[in-house]
Amino acid sequence: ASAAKSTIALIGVPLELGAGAAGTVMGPAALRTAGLRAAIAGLGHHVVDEGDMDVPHAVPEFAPGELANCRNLSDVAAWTGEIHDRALSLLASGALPIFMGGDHSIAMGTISAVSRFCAEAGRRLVVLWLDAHADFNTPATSPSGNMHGMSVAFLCGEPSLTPVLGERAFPALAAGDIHLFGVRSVDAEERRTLVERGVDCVDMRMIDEFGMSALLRGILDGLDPETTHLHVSFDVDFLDPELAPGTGTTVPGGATYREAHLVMEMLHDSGLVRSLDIVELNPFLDDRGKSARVAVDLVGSLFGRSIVHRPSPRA
Ligand code: EXY
Ligand code: MN
Ligand code: MN
Ligand code: MN
Repeated sequence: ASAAKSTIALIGVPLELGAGAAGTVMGPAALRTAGLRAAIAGLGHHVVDEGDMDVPHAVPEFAPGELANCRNLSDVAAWTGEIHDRALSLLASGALPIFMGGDHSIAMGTISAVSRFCAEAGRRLVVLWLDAHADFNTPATSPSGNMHGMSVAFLCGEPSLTPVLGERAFPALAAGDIHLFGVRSVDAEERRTLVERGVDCVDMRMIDEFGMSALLRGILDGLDPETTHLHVSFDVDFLDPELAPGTGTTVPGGATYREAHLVMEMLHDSGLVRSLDIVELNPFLDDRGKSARVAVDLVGSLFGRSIVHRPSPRA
């Protein structure tokens, strides 16, 4: 089914153990309170809310020294496995899943599942990672040990992070299939690894110099909705902290309200989006639900609420 016709399945992933600041455990509830379901259903989509995932029972064991310097490793690994399994079954049902985080470590589970699903379905996976950060640290390079800062490295097959998902194998992302977008805070070691691996990284300097639409167009052009599955991993800290203060790792100079809506409007017009993470919303740090409301607003633009502009169907 084309993305426009799929049932949209909301699922809460109340995880905060991959982050430094506590509070993203309340992210799913805040998105519901801000009216996420009604915002999407109001655009004519069929939306089901699958509720929140339960805290995993399994506690995976790791060899001493394996994945050293990863905070809350067993918990995050247990969550990653269960998220992976749940995401696979949602995708297999034909739904367009929206994973409501929770910190960005949930993407290790969601996108590893999307990667496996796409390989089995013979579709090409492309990931758009909207984030102030590269999330490309490894246990050896991370300054914090917080696993939400390692998700992209894991998804790109970083050997030292492979044990996180245990025996659930998935096709690692090729450097050209993931596009970091909105980056403005990268650690020294992380930058070296990022450049070495050749991961596409559109930072805020490029966005300010060349403009959001030209750079996004450069990523989307040539992708065929019939054979491509675009997964959007939307970290709330992509946005300027003035707009979205309710997140644990704010960095000044983020996307403006209109830049963010333009991204979502162009994504809608592309017809390419088949799964979405909304992560790092921290209601404990928010200002009266302001960031939750902006996030829901943006998802509305992603699912078709436009101002007047009606693009001509893609030629
Ligand atoms: N680069 C820093 C670290 O690895 O600890 C900060 C990472 C923040 C990650 C947030 C989810 O985007
Ligand atoms: Mn992130
Ligand atoms: Mn971030
Ligand atoms: Mn700007």
